Amino acid sequence: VRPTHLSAAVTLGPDGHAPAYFIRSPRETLSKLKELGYTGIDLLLRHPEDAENSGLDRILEQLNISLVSILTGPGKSVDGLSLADPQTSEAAVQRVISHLVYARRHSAKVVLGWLLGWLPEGAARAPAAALLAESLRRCAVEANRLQVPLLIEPLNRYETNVARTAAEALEWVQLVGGGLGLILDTFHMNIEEANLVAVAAQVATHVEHLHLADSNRLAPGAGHLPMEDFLAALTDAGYSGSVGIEALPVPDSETSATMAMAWLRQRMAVL
Ligand SMILES: [Mn+2]
Repeated sequence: VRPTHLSAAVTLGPDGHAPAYFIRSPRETLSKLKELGYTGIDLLLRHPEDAENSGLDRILEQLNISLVSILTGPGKSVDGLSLADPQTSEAAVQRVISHLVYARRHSAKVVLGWLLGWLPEGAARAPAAALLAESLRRCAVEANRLQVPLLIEPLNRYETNVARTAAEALEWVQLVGGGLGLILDTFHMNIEEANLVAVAAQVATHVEHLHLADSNRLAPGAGHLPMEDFLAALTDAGYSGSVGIEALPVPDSETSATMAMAWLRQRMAVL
């Protein structure tokens, strides 16, 4: 098995809470990942201007590392944007479009998780859901025009009530009229899916990227999830896309990235 990329989630600056790596500077972070054998990064990004201001494009080019995907969550956690909120949905759509434009330059994908927002309960739910569907449709149309894969990430119940399972995410894709793919994250799946191996096989044809973390959100092998069976189910169902590590930098970024790569190398060889 040769996935198109082995990537790892990174931040542009120190963020001890994010499941992403950072080692002193973007250049040191990417140099270390390259040295370990990673060929790409998944970038937690508030706005493309942050990437441009950090000189990331030049570092990627010099190190021959690919930007595999943009993780758009900081648009919510930092700027409070939500595709489902009447107050911020327009800005959220524009933010997604700016990510799509930046992603196109790198042949990267764009991932929607936290930006999907949180739907209100009761009578307010239907109009918010309709707004979210319309926002997603606008994003999907632009993604299709720019030929940038736009992926929905099901998140666990503590982070969203929009799409917690792959099946719920696919309902949104259908409602929007297509044009969106899926990314599966084993940490979230462990909380929400009855059987993450069975789900992987069922939805593999919609999957365009992966976030691998073990049950405790540490590097694969550090917890109790059937990570090998999960990857084998996807591979058997024809998945040949990229494989991304999205683990907490515990005990530190370098140690976690090293452990994750050792695990990946061993499994890729036998799958
Ligand atoms: Mn994730």
